[in-house]
Amino acid sequence: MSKLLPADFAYGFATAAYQIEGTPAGANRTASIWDTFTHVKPKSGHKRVADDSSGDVAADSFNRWREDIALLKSYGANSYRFSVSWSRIIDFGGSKKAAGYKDPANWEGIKLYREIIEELVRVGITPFVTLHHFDLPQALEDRYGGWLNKKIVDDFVHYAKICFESFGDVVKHWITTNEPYVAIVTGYGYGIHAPGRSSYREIADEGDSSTEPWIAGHHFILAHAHTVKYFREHVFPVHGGTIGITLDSSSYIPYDDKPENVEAAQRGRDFQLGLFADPIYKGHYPASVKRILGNRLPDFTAEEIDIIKGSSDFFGVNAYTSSLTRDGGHDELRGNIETTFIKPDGTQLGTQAKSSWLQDYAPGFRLLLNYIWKTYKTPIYVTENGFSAKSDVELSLPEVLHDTDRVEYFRGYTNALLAAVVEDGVPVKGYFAWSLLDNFEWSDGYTTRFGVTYVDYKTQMRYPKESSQFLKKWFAEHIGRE
Ligand code: GCO
Repeated sequence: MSKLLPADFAYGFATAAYQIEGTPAGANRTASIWDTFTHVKPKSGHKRVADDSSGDVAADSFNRWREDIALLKSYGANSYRFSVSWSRIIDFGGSKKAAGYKDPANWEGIKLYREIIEELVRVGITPFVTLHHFDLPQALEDRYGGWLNKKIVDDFVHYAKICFESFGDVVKHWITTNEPYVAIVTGYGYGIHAPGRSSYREIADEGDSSTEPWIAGHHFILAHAHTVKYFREHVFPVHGGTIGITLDSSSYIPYDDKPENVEAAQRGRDFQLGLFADPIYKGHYPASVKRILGNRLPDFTAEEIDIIKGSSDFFGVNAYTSSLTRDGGHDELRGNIETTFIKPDGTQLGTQAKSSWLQDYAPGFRLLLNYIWKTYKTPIYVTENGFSAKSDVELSLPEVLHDTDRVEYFRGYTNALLAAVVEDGVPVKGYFAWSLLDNFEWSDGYTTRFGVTYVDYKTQMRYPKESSQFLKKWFAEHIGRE
């Protein structure tokens, strides 16, 4: 076996619309739940975003996308994963909705993405388009409760159809939705992401954390599966292409070899990954999830299972961190497990990122890739992998560009990726670093940076960090040639 990644390996960077585009709701798109979440405070006065910011301006990619594509090119990327904004592509401005009426397309929004996609193709970068990355249109939240209502399935397919019609001739790689686990657990469980529903009253005014995440998750799966069905029946025969989903998981490693902790690590995987991956790749929910949630986990009909099972051409995974896992605790949202970064000998697992949930532990990444391949037997794209360095916020220009911790992170993770592919035989087809640019990091606002490019938010000037050059060189050396 060659010691290199395959010649057609996709290497690039990932971003998401709300995190980079800027432009407030109302300007040229309607509102998403993230506009509402960042601008409306709950009655408790709870601060929802660390620096009270929003994505109104973000990295101004709405205006600077040509510059951003030039950056991609300068980093040697052959692929780019980005999301399109549902509330930019569909016009939710119509106030009255007659029965059967579908919200119309917004041609301005479509034109923008069409230009971006054509420019990418022109410079030789393959677009990977995510249809939904957390920014559900507020209109659908207002009309019927968004993801809590099965009506979302039809609206999602309607939106996807418009995207396929508008871009299907040029876009050959589609991702229906991004990280549904994060969306449901943070959005309806802890209430720390939009729509901010939760049973914790100090955080949210409404919500039921014991039922809503699982109902929302159920509808995410159905929306995904019906979209894929439509794609396979109507789009693929004309334009070809592949379609799948992006899930996320920590690499759950048993704290020690006690059987209950080995089992707890599996439960962690079952909740974060299996909740979506098992229905999609195997046709049923994981047994441990069913056991813990009981009848709060909605059932699929036999007909639905037919549509869901096998509804992803690839396995998209966002992988950042590892978790030493023990049995215990009552956090049902994570499957009643406890996680730590402190090893039994008292030392840290790896270098701590600025994000509290993230430590650099590359062996965990290799384990996770192996687990996914062994369990789901589907080729993998690493759709996100990255690190928020403390130096990003502790230093300023020009020192901030020496992002040593991020370079070390990528060094470890790219080598783990290579080992998984060439030594373990895991078919990984692509890798996207998160992220091309510093951007709006959800409830952390701008206090945490993940970019390989530093964004000076006062001027919106972009400055490549050392990590961008590390990745450029590494992939130039490790992707094989025909
Ligand atoms: C996602 C992620 C990204 C984050 C990144 C760093 O949903 O794909 O949440 O949007 O910015 O994972 O936390």
